Amino acid sequence: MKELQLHRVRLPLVSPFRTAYGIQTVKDVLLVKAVADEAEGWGECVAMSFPGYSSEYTDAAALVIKAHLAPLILAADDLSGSDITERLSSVIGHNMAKTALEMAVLDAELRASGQSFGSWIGSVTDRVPAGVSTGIAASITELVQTVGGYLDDGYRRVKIKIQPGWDIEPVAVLRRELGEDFVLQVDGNGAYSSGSSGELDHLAQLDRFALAMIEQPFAPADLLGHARLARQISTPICLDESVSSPSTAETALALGACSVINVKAGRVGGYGEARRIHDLCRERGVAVWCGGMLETGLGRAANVALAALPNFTLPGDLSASERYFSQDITEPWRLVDGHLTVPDGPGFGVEIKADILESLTTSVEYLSRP
Ligand code: NPQ
Ligand code: MG
Repeated sequence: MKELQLHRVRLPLVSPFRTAYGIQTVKDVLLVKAVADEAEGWGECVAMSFPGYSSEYTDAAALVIKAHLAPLILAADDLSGSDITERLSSVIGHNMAKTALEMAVLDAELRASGQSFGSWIGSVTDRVPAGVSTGIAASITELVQTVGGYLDDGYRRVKIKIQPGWDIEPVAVLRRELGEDFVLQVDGNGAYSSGSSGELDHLAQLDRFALAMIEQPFAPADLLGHARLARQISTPICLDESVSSPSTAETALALGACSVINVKAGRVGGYGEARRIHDLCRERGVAVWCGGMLETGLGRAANVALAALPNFTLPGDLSASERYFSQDITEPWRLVDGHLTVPDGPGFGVEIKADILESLTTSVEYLSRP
């Protein structure tokens, strides 16, 4: 690879996104551009600016790429996106940083050969159902209004963030006001403690509301806590933060810690790794869905193609651009009959709009072969 560029981009959110990790008002994105002789490609790092979701954060991702990951890629002549995971394996962790590099190298490679990312990863459908994730609201009235609006927009599934003090009541009111006819699930982002039987009993009250699943109520390492809850309730447990690799996915399933997995490429170190988790879940009859990290139109394009693999049988956190941004760096993603269309152009199949990118960019760094 001739050159790698690190672009820092600041996208204001249309409304603050509140989770157990705090309130987000802007998405601070690190984009990687790979420049090869034949083509250029783009990748997106999904880290947040604060290490709350996982230990990664945007500034650290830029540092680890500059100091440790980029040199491994710039040194290589015979580089394929398919072996980036292997090439970067001497560096432990930093999965979101690695994924951004895998994306950039793959996009350049696929553009050079004219192949779409969907055909590379194995997409089998041309559209995927859109789901939406709602932050913790200022009031239950506001939540009902927001969720009602999403259902009117055509979203096929709604997820609400929960935390102690904001769980049973908002779910009960949503079901009472908006009915049982829509797919609803909740995400705890690790805000609960499995050590207290009180909290297990409390979460068990969610069984009354026909939820599609409860996502990640406990801390990432607490697989046994999730397994204990799974034995106590009938609502399926889904893991997000806990699953950092194909082998943690296998461990979680073997322990009975979950019956559904949220797959996010950034969390597991790449789209190749995400596909491996998809494959092993498929063999075991375990459904997966595609998670979201407030991606720009670029990361969204990759996720939509990933979600078109055959075992992504549940709607993902795949929303229209306008759910998060008034201005996206690609052509905005829009819902068509509650779905998003799998791109079929070369690479990720979306073009970065140079003028918009430039107006939102805060810095660019150029890394080349020493
Ligand atoms: C989840 N995402 O499933 C995450 C968590 C999350 C769409 O619910 C900035 C960047 C803020 C990434 C807040 C969704 C974020 C973020 C929450 C990811 O758990
Ligand atoms: Mg989650």
